[in-house]
Amino acid sequence: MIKVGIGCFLLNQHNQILIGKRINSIGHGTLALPGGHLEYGESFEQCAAREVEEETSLKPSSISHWKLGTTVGSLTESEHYVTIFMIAKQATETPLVPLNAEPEKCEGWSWIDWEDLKTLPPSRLFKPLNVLIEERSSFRPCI
Ligand code: 8DG
Ligand code: MG
Ligand code: MG
Repeated sequence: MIKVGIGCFLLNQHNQILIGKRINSIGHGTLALPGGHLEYGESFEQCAAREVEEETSLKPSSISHWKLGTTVGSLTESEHYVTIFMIAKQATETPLVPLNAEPEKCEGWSWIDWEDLKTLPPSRLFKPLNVLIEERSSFRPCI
């Protein structure tokens, strides 16, 4: 069965993106965006806001409206995912402080420049991000 995943590009005031090291699941040890499965009846925007709040405790009110970025298809170990990448930015001047709200799933969050992330070896990145970098070389997460 093909599954739908949402990957969330959350930008801070320096246009850096939020990234975390995955633990205890598919893609263990790789860097991934906050995100998760699209749930039945949910819009892409609702899913992005929900996943970011669940994983970082950041409230939707501190983040701009989510916008559609791009999509990729990827084979992740034994799974075929269609990933919808969504983009949003911090809504105010106040710096966002993400919490590691699911420490059993993520080692911790940090901010990174997209250009720096793109130079990391593919083995360090979660598969949908690799596919994005390889197949959509002109893509840049920006609002
Ligand atoms: P859920 O199963 O509760 O919905 O989500 P989760 O607990 O947050 O799990 P997850 O592994 O973070 O996300 C579920 C799947 O979503 C993941 O195995 C593959 C898919 N997915 C993508 N792209 C991305 C992405 O950029 N980031 C994350 N975290 N997951 C993604 O297809
Ligand atoms: Mg997740
Ligand atoms: Mg989640």
